Amino acid sequence: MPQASQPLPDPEGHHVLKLAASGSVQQSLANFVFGAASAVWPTTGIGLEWLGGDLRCEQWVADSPVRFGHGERWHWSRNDDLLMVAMQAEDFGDPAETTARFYRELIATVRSAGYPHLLRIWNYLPDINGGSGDNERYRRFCIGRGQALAEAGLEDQRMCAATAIGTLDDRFRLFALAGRSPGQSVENPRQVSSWDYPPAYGPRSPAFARATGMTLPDGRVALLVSGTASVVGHATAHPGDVLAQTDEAVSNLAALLQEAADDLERAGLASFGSESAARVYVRHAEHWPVVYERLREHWPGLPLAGFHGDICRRDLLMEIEAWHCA
Ligand code: 3EB
Repeated sequence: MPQASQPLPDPEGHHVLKLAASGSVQQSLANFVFGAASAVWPTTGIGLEWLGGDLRCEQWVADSPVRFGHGERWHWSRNDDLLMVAMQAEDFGDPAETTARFYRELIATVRSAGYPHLLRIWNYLPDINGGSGDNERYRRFCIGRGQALAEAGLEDQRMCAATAIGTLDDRFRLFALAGRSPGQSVENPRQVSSWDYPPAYGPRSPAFARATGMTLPDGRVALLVSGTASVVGHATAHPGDVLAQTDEAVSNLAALLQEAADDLERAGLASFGSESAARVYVRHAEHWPVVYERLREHWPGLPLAGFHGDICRRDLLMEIEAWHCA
């Protein structure tokens, strides 16, 4: 990821995630460009094939000047309140080791930069379902993440929203948003909290919040919604049926948004609005058209991007994450 500014491609399908209502300064903290090989920080791809939809680029736009730079592995951009960091590395080893190393670096980076509060993490790791039983790479990933969090004194219950998706190439990509002040976790009343999953899903439970709320400088509340799948309680619902899983994920999101509206005392968070946008991941690329059609029925106006990626449980066929604001 060389460092320079570069013009964004054709603005069709661009969605601006406003980190503050329009001020005089409008600068990108990050531009996630889908379906393009752009790699000039803070403009970046996520390493997954873009399957379609009406969302091609998320511009995370701030209203105070953004500075950017990089260390050995990590690229960063920051304004007064927020820090976005990104890295990619080859990952052929045991994910418990590589993940622990990358998370140690991540935590050290955000702490030393003065933005110690993690708000959102995206984990894109190769071959997430490779290996069997407790050696499955996702389970090894959870061990490494858990180890780094424990070393840093971070309790699972304080972790932020996250996504963990398998890539088809050999790069481990990690992105994180961190802040000077803490976010507020929201859990889903239809789902067991990730850190309370029983050991059947792996020796080390995952550690992520279902969503993280953060107050923006202009007083709005942003909700960073984790990858949300067809998980009810702790179990996978509707194995083998991608459309039933889609409907269940939508029901989970509806419950989560209502919970966020209640917890954060912001009625407008209860349903997606004009500022919201979602990334959708499907295990089988051929499922995208029907999933997209179904999501369009549920949410006629929500910008959607579809990606081909593995979901961390083998029986999950799709997952949805979102940006939301009210
Ligand atoms: C689930 O509900 C689906 O390990 O960071 C979703 C979002 C999932 C984040 C993670 C896992 C993670 O358990 C899987």
